[in-house]
Amino acid sequence: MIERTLVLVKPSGVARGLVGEVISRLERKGLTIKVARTLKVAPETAAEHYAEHKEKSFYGELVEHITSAAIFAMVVEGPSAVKIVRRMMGATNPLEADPGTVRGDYGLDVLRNVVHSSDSLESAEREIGVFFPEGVE
Ligand code: IDP
Ligand code: MG
Repeated sequence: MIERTLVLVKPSGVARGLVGEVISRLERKGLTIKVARTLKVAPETAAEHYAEHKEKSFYGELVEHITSAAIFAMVVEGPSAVKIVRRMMGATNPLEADPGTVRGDYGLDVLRNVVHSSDSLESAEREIGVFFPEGVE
């Protein structure tokens, strides 16, 4: 099934110049970037995006990081895009992420793990709405 998923290059990734690398990997895989933009995340947007983590011990630093500087947000489309992109991004903790994944190749720290990607079709739909409320063609 053709799916859409949300990918964010987090401030840690943007600051290190990894936007092109992430786009390049997605393109080479055969996925399509439907829409993309750089933005500074407002605290309200971060709270909406990370609502499921509100009670977690790391919630404060998570919101602090995602709002600290520019991010690069994109909607990525392709067959089974949600699962495929999650695998390409790698395990949440770079300590466990396999080499060949974005987090495995470029991350060191779980909070600054370079990228976000939606974990299910439902999350993808919700998160795309948070970052692209105007809709995606
Ligand atoms: P995911 O990004 O792989 O879906 P989630 O469990 O949804 O992982 O967590 C969201 C984000 O919160 C992670 O990408 C990571 O940056 C951060 N995070 C997760 N667990 C921890 C932790 O134990 N300490 C600090 N940050 C964490
Ligand atoms: Mg998640």
